[in-house]
Amino acid sequence: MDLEAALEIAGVIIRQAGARALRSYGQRHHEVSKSSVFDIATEADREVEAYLVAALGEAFPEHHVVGEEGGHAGAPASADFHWYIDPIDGTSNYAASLPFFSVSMALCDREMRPLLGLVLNPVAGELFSARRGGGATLNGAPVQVSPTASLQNAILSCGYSRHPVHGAARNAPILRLLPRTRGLRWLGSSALELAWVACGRLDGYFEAGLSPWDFLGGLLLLREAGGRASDYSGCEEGLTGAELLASNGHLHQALLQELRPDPADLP
Ligand code: 2AM
Ligand code: CA
Repeated sequence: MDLEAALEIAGVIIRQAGARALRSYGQRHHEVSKSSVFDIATEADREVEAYLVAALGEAFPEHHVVGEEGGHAGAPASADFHWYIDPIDGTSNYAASLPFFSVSMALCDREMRPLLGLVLNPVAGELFSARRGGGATLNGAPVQVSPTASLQNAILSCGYSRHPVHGAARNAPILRLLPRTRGLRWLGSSALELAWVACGRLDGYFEAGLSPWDFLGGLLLLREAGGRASDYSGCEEGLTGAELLASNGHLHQALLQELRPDPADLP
């Protein structure tokens, strides 16, 4: 497959999706609860996903296309290539008119290894994209991770776990880490947070309990920009999103140390 040509087509499609998301951004949104009151979707999530699934299915009929909101198109799940799409990553922000959300797409092989990654911030007009082995770009210009090498100079972002059993142990490191960094943010769009580590605005990001469409596009961006990603025990292969630590590489060991569960925090 010509990955460069596919990236170009996907870039046009994601920009169209971003324009659709912006149409109803800033309005009051009718929210539909999914698994819990914290897991929501709006009409826009569904509309943008319907567009993306149809457009990718038409452009790449031999690929399997799957979206967060349940949409799918193209070839069956036994196909060699899979698109994982998130029409709006950061729906809570979107629904509250907070301008930190993204459209995220990843093309992966059968082993869920990303080959193409695209993350669009429609409000800022910023498209981050990467091709495996081809580097990462922001609106076409190469980007790379930050050189920050100490936690006290680092600005990080994280997610807060609501997991009923593991939440307390996963959240305990946040309070310990916070005063020892320049800043620790909870921004709310994992795809965009990964893109921001890739371009050096953030020095690291960690969150547990993510789904494939939340992080696969951003994961490739990060790695192609020179960053490092693993689970909380340092394993870099076969990431599922259950635990994700992304960093500029220089801070990775220090952050792994911080995220290692303290026996006192375990349930
Ligand atoms: P979403 O907005 O597409 O749901 C917020 O910290 C990050 O976690 C966002 O990327 C958000 O994606 C994701 N997220 C929120 N609820 C989730 C859930 N129930 N499962 C997996 N990811 C979730
Ligand atoms: Ca979403």
